[in-house]
Amino acid sequence: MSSAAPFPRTAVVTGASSGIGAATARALADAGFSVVCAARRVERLEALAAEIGGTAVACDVTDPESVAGLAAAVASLSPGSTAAGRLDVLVNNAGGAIGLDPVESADPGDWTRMYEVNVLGVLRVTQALLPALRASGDGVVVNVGSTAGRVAYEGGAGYTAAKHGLRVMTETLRLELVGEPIRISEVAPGMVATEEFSLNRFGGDADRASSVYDGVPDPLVAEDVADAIAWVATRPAHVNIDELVIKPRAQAAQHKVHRV
Ligand code: 8X3
Repeated sequence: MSSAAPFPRTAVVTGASSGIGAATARALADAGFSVVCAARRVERLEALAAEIGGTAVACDVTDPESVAGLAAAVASLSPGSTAAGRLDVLVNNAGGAIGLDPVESADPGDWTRMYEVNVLGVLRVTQALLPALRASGDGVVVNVGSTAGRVAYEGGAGYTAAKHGLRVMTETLRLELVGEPIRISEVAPGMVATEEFSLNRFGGDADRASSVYDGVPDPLVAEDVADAIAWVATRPAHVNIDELVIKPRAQAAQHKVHRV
């Protein structure tokens, strides 16, 4: 995918225990990165890390102490000229949707949890790892957003508000860091059939979850998005892919989905 680097490059992927995160960890390992796989479910992470020659680090992005532990792990695994160590790529992938309730009856607790993981989780991890990214001399942050960060849809406001928040945070960070050796990107997928996204949204209701993809000839799969993330992360140092929206051919717009 990219030419060989003169030294092993390191990447952190959050939410790496399944779906887009796990596929991204594999894609970055294929591209030559030593990958730190971070997520809450450490057993799944260990299997993935063993498979790709990476490192598993238990991390809950909603817990500041847990995020500090991730930063400490990066510092010890990739020593650099500063105490923070060095990190080449950070993929902020941990996130998700809870519920599909209309604004009138939505549970504020669900909205709080979505804001915690999709926005504040990215904030915490980015804050903790920016010193190591800076120390690499060419850091890349790829935030996994969503088409939900660009439009509204019925029942989706808790999630779309959070993903809009992530999008704005990404844009703001790019403004704030201009002139520094750090690139800031967002990859925003549309309809991706993963094992857990819709299942989590519908509280484990497998029938409801699978109906999201009913009749859609070919929704994206996690590997499609991982491929895009790895591409963004491996452009030459002067190239910043600000945002990349990726949807299946059958999805012309959020509400315009071809079904057979
Ligand atoms: C997932 C895309 O359409 O479920 O981020 O909001 S959607």
